[in-house]
Amino acid sequence: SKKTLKEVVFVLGGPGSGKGTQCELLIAQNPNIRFFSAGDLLRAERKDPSSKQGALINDLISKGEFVPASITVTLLKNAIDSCPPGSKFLIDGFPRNLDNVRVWDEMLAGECDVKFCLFLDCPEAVMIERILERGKSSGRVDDNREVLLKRFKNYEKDTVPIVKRFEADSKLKKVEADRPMDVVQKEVKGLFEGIGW
Ligand code: UP5
Ligand code: MG
Repeated sequence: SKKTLKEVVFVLGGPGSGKGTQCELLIAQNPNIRFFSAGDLLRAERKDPSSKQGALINDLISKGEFVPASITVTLLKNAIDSCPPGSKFLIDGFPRNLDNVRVWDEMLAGECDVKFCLFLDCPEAVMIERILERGKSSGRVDDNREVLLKRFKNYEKDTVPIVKRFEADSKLKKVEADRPMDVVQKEVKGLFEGIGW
């Protein structure tokens, strides 16, 4: 029998490109969208004393390295499965590498229809400035110059190829993110209206 697929939009962009900011602005206007940030799910899991993988997650995040795909995709699957059928899912900061794509395909592709990947395109100098500024108060273990360099390196090496895959599949929607937040949001909002969200 033909089951109703869950609609998914991924959001990618370098560290500090504004993924979290744009997602928050969008869901504030659209309560029907379920929002999950892969990074936030991992940071929450890391703090959960009952989690067996907290130490590993913490170690990798604090080095600017990616967490094994099975961990991230299991967290996403639990979050997605907890929502009613027909829900629309906005997923920030995933998939980061080819392994993420492979495990997503194994565990979730059958129940999800990926509408597109929103790509926030931002010059590296702007992203660095934003993150170092945020680092003064964010409390994030990875918001310092040393780890940030690692995050950018891994973004270029592993995530940019994933962005290119979405583009090759005609599933990429690119927005220039080096503009005021409200200007970026206006364009982002239009893309979601375009799929009826
Ligand atoms: N800001 C935002 N937009 C602005 C604008 N238009 N003009 C001026 N300022 C703007 O924004 C960053 C800062 O810039 C904020 O101060 C904001 O006010 C300002 P934000 O919206 O937070 O940017 P975002 O792209 O979300 O940056 P973030 O640092 O969260 O990006 P990352 O991709 O590095 O972080 P994430 O949480 O996704 O991942 C962290 C780590 O988790 C990874 O390094 C990895 O170790 C792990 N991870 C995985 O292993 N797997 C995953 O699938 C996901 C994460
Ligand atoms: Mg973020």
